[in-house]
Amino acid sequence: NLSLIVKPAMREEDLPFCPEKSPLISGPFRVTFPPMLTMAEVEQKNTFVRAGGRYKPPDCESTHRTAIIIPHRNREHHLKYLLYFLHPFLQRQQLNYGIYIIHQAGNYTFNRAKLLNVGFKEAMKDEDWRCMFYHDVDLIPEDDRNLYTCDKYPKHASIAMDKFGYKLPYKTYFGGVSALTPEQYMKMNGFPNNYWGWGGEDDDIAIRVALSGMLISRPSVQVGRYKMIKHEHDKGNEENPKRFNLLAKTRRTWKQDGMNTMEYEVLSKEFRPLYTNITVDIGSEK
Ligand code: BGN
Repeated sequence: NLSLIVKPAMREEDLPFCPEKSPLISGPFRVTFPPMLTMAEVEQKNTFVRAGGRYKPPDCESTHRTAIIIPHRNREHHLKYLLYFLHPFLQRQQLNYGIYIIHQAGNYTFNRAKLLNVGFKEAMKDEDWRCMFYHDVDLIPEDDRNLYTCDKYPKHASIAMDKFGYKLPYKTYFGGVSALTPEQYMKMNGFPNNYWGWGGEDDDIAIRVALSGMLISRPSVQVGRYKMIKHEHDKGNEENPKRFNLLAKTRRTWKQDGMNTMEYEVLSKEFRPLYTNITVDIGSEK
């Protein structure tokens, strides 16, 4: 009788919880970009990642469930490098995580904040995520003490970027990488849907945080460090001339525009080896 000699598989619920502080965290690491890297190589280095870019620590049960939401269009080159660093980084933090790429279909002007809204809604259909990281594709964290977990208040993580001399460009800057729990996100009615093109949407989000009665949480400048992958200005993401007017009226509009009003159509959802790819038609400016 085989069942007598075959050891029963370790069940997930038998795993101990991961320690409060991961023993795998080591602090700052050097970020350089291997010139010939291919996505296939990044996949080969990450065989522990499950389809759709999902991961759980093998030997303990994580106390954190974090989804990474990355707005995207025509930046495959950056995506490859981000995944190359981000998967090992998140694994060293012993997180239960998933990576979502929200790909804007078509050639109409890019809309980062609306793509983030779509990412929130679609990711929550998969799993009861406790924290969402809203992440630009060209920013690589440089210190794994920068925990991809949520705080009491919405968190701005990318406070020390190389392109701004490793300090905040201005006090209320909220761009690059930020993190909110679903409750914090709902409280501020998500993000604006009407910022087409570059600029201002992150400032609008910061205003929403304040208007909904919350503060901004930040890591220390030693830890919140990021390297930006250099790139030319994107076609289809020209500076948004309306951003000043939009920002002037956020106080009057935030409850009427946001997660309660977004309209979009998912064209495809693919479970790629290192990420879930959601291609979405978000329409165009009305
Ligand atoms: C700001 C942009 C941000 C951008 C940062 C850093 C605006 C609104 C002007 C009132 N804000 O100036 O969107 O993230 O620069 O580049 O343009």
